[in-house]
Amino acid sequence: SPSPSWADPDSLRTSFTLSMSAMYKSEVPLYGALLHIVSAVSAATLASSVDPHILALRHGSSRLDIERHGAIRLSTSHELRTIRRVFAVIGLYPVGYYDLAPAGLPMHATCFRPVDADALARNPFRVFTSVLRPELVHDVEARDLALGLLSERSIFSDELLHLLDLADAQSGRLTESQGQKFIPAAMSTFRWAGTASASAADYQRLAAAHPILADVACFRSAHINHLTPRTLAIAAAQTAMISAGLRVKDRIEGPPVRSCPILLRQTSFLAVEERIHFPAGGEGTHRARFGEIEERGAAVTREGRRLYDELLGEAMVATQRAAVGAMPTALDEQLARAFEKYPDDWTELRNRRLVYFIYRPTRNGIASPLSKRPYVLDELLGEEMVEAIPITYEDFLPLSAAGIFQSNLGAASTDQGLSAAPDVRGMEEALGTGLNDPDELYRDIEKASIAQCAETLGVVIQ
Ligand code: OOG
Ligand code: NI
Repeated sequence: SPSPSWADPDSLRTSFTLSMSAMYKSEVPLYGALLHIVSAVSAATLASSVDPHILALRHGSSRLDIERHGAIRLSTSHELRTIRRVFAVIGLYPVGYYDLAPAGLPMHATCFRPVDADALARNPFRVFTSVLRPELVHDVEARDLALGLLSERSIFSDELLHLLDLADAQSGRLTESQGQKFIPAAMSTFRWAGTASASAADYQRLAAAHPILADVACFRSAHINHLTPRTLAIAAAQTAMISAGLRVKDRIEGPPVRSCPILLRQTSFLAVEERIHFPAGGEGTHRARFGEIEERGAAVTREGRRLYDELLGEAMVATQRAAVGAMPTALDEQLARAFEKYPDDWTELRNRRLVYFIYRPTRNGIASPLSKRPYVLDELLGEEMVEAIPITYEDFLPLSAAGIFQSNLGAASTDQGLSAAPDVRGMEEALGTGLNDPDELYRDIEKASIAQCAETLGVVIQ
């Protein structure tokens, strides 16, 4: 028989993203409203901007229209390992480790995302995936109750498990026709189930111990809890959200406003209080799902991240010292002050190696005959033979994630951090694979772009 045609993981990922977006729109209508706001603001920003980095997005960036991240919260190692197999089919791999214990959550997380430059350019869909660490739940009775409920839960349909086995037997690939079945089969794992799988009494017991326990142990699916479009102008989008009557979180998380955006700025509207049904009858409400937008800036180097963390820490201490920590604007003022020490000029950011860049030969470079001697990169940049473009940050920020988590749970039980060491090994054992290091990925992309310049220009770059 003729050899089957394999489904392309990048195309599967795009079908998956579109399917999930349609599903979430029907589940949380405010998400549809949010998409309208974001695309209107992006269009206005692109039309009026003179910033070359913003304008560059107008061309060749079909990824902006589709760019989303989602978040799910899992319960067990088995769920995490199976999710790893699901995401591998659509070209997503675990990158980075996020410790959520300091934020009072008995959870840790990773980001599933594409890892190579081409796949990222096609569709950078990513999923913040957290998983319960039962050993951090100190209420033993609640922990046992949750684990008991979880021992009976299966969030993957038989059809999905069957397709995963086929993928394993076919070197991780699916045929076109298997791929078409895979998308709807996978959606069932992430769909909202309005009927709890626990009794009202068990639900209330877990919610009282920690709201996150009720969310991860009382439902039959790992409902997607938000789907975040990327905006080019978060302040304008936030204003538009407020005008549209959305209950927006009190401040934008992440670095302050800058001419050279770095990392990630995010804000969300508060979780909707949803009606749920219990199996033996009776109703309650549950808060899990919300809407969020984000503005992505440049990926920073280890040194750039160290400076970011240091200045963020400085601003937080100063805010507490001023004893006005309750005022969201106080932190913003301190952040703006602290970040005066963070260079805000692309050339300086590059010279001080704070940001990762990709390098491209310019038209001038391609047209100019260059001598065969070795060049240093700075020389080629100075002569405008190559140009440097900041690499987009593709990951998350643990502190922002914690802030977003907290604003969407009942706050009371999350005020205090849990004192527990991070457990990277435990996460890797559960996954059944190692975590990718985000720094190495950015560095590899930077290096490959330099090698490509050398090849295109026919020179040696030292
Ligand atoms: C995840 C929150 C983290 C982000 O954008 O930082 C996140 C959650 O609430 O499950 O999505
Ligand atoms: Ni998010």
